[in-house]
Amino acid sequence: MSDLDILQQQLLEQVQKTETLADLDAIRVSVLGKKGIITEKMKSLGSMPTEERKAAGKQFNTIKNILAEAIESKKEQLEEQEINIRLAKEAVDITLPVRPEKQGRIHPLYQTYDEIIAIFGQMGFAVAEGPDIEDDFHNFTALNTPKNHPARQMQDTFYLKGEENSEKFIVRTQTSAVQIRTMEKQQPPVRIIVPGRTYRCDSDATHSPMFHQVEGLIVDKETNMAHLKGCLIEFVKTFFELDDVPVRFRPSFFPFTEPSAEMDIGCCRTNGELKIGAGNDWLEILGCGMVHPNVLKACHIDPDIYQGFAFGIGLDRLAMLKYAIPDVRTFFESDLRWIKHYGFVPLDIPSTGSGLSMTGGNKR
Ligand code: 2U9
Repeated sequence: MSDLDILQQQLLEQVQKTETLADLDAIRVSVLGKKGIITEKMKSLGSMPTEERKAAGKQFNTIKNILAEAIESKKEQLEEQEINIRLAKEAVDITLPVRPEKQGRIHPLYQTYDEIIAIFGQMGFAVAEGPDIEDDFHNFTALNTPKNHPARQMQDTFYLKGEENSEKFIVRTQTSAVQIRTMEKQQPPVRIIVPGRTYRCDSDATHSPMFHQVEGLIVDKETNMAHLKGCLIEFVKTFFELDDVPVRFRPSFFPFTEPSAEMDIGCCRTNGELKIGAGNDWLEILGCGMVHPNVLKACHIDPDIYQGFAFGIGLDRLAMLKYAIPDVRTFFESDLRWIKHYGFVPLDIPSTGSGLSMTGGNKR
C-alpha cells in the first residue's frame, strides 16, 4: 500500500466516523479547503519533474474525487438523520388552543368608495383612473379654468418643485383631468366615473390636504339636464338607503360646467344629531352641471353634436355623513382603535374568540 493509499484510507475512515454536520464540514475544510491536505498536495505538483507530475496529478485527482464524494454522501446521511431526530422530537400538540386570528378592517373611506362604484356600475358607468401628478393643461386649461383663476394660486394648489420644458407640475386638485384624458383618447359616447385622491392646501376638522373624490361624466348626443337629475337622485336614494328623498338643485358656478348646480338633500338636525332623508333642513351633497362647450372643444369633441353632464362628489365628506365620523383628520391617523370602531369586517368569518370578529364597529 502506498503512502497515498494509506492517507486516503485514513481520511475516509474519519469521514465515516463523523457524527455531526459541523464536524463533517471541519473535515472537508481540512482536506479539500484552500489549505487542505489534498489541496496542498495539488500545489506541490508544480515543483515535480514532468514525468512524475503526470502520474501524481492523476492520483491526487482520484483521491480528491473519492473524498469529495464520500463527504457529500455522508452529508446527505447526516442531514436525513437530523431531520428524523427533529421529527421524532417535535410532535404537534393538537390539544393546544388555536391562536386568535387577527382580522383587518376595511377603511370606511374605501367602503364608501366601493359602494359608490357599485351604484354607478349598475347604471352602466365604467371606472377610469389617471395619475395623481398632473400638468396645467389637464387640470386647469382644458377644464375652462382661466389663467387668473384663484384655484391656480399657490395657496390653493400644491405645485411640485422644478419644471420640465418650462412647464410646472401639480398634484391634481380634482379628478377631472382623468375625464379630459379619457375624452382625448375616446370619442363619445363616454360614461365614466373617476374615483381618486385629490389635493388642495387646506386642513381643518372637515378638510384634509389630501382628500378623495368621485367624479362622473356622460357625453352623448341627447344627454340632458333631466338625465343628470334622474341619475343623481337615484344615486342618493341608493347610497343613503332611502325609498324617497327630498332634493333640490341650487344654481352654482364651476368653470367646467354650464349651467352648474349644487344638489342638496332633505335632512333634519335635532340636538346635534343629523337625520338624512326628511325634515326642514337641507344638506349639500355634490356639485354638478352640463359640460361646458369649451371643455368638449379642448378634447376635440364637437359641442354642436355632443353634450353631456358631469358631477363631483367629495368622498370623505360623504363617508363622514353616512358613518357619523366627526373629524376627517382621523381618517389618516392609522389609529387601530379607530379602525376597529369605524372599519368594516371584510368577510363574515365565524368567531375565533379573539374579540375581533363581528363585535363592535360597523357590520354590514
Ligand atoms: C369634465 C367636465 C366637468 C366635475 C364637477 C363638481 C361639479 C363639484 C366638488 C364636489 C366636492 C369638488 O370634492 S369637492 O370639493 N365638485 O362640485 N365637479 S361638476 O365636472 C367636470 C369634470 C370633468 C371633463
